[in-house]
Amino acid sequence: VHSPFDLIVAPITAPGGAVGIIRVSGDRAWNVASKACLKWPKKPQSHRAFFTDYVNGDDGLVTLFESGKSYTGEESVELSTHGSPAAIRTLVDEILKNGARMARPGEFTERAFLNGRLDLTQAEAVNDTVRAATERQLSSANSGRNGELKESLLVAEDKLAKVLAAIEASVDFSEEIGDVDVPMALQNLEASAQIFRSWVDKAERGRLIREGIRIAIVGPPNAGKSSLLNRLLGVQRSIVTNIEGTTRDYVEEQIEMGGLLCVLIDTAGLRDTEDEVESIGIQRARAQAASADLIWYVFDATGELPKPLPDVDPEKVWWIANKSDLVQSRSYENVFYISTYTAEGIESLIQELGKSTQDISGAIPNARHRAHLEQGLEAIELAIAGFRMEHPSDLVVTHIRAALYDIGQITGSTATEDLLTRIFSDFCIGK
Ligand SMILES: Nc1nc2c(ncn2[C@@H]2O[C@H](COP(=O)(O)OP(=O)(O)OP(=O)(O)O)[C@@H](O)[C@H]2O)c(=O)[nH]1
Ligand SMILES: [Mg+2]
Repeated sequence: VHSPFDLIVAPITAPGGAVGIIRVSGDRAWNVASKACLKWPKKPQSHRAFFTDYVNGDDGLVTLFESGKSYTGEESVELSTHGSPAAIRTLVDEILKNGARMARPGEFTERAFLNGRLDLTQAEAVNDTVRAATERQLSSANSGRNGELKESLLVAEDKLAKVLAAIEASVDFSEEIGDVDVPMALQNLEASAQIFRSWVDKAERGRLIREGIRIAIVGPPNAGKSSLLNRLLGVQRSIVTNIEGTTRDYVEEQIEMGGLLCVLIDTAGLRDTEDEVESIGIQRARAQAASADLIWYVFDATGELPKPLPDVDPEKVWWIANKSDLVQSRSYENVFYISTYTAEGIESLIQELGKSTQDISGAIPNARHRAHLEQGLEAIELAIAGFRMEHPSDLVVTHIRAALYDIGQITGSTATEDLLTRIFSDFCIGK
């Protein structure tokens, strides 16, 4: 078993770039790194970079970090080199030879957590930041890294702890909960429940930003569904013809629209058909519509407004009249008029998509947080009910402790080694 503080090394940049950076972290990091360098300052200083020649013949900038003031919280060094696999490998080998071991995926961030540089929500947000594919994902990851979720849960924790302390002080004298300052306790419990509630709500509504949004493009044949997909992608991905029933199997592509990660699914036109292949395609189209977050129901603007889809939440459906270039009037209400030929209305469609999540900003809890937030909220609500119904104090205490445990699971203060392994092994090497 390695002590959490032995010396570790790993490249922290993705392979294939012009420059690569190697991080060394742990006891004696400066000393070990210096052995890979032909030039080393007489008086090395933290947060200063200097240029050196490495023993592998390459050269680059070295940056030093003293313990307590580095990413991991430990003494560490970042060595930059050319980005070739050979340059990086020979430099890493040199460090390994001098007593370091290879870092596991996520181990730098795990150490930052173990050394108290960040809590678990911030550590997870580091991974979110590295993987962010859209502006909105990046901005919510940044808020998470800045401790928005953590700070807020610490406030709830404080309120719960206050109530717990008051109850524990009172049971010494009596079994009755009535001894406690009940209005104070209820106020604190309600306030922490409110904090939990708002994060559960944020997790729910922020899911589209965090995980992306699945949009099924459905509608009658020849409406221009495939043309819309192609227009949005900017490439001729789906086959377009004036023959009804061109698209059979669905076509799925990922793009960023309105700051959101979107999965667009072009599907077979809905109609009654004898054709076996086409009817399988239509079944698939319906299944895609059922599981999508949003349905774009495309129809021909020169024709009638189609009937709503059965078994589909109408809230999820946006009606889109395509081929607006062929009609003069815009007579249907609550319908987007677009033309894949002239691009009319395409921009406002995308803008509308951004608007649907516009009011959501800041950190967004992930699925793991959400499970504990829901569980914790339930516990607090039971504690409140217990107070109101004058349940025995030890029962109320159990509920409050349960909520505190959930906070600890989210922030990591009660995290087991198992949980940490699970979380950090999902990180990339070097993070
Ligand atoms: N005038 C006009 N024609 C369009 C427009 N968009 C698509 N079309 C034409 O409409 C026909 C059908 O387009 P598709 O994109 O294949 O329609 P679809 O909805 O995917 O059809 P299926 O795959 O058969 O369900 C083609 O001839 C397109 O060129 C538009 O904005 N204006
Ligand atoms: Mg099609």
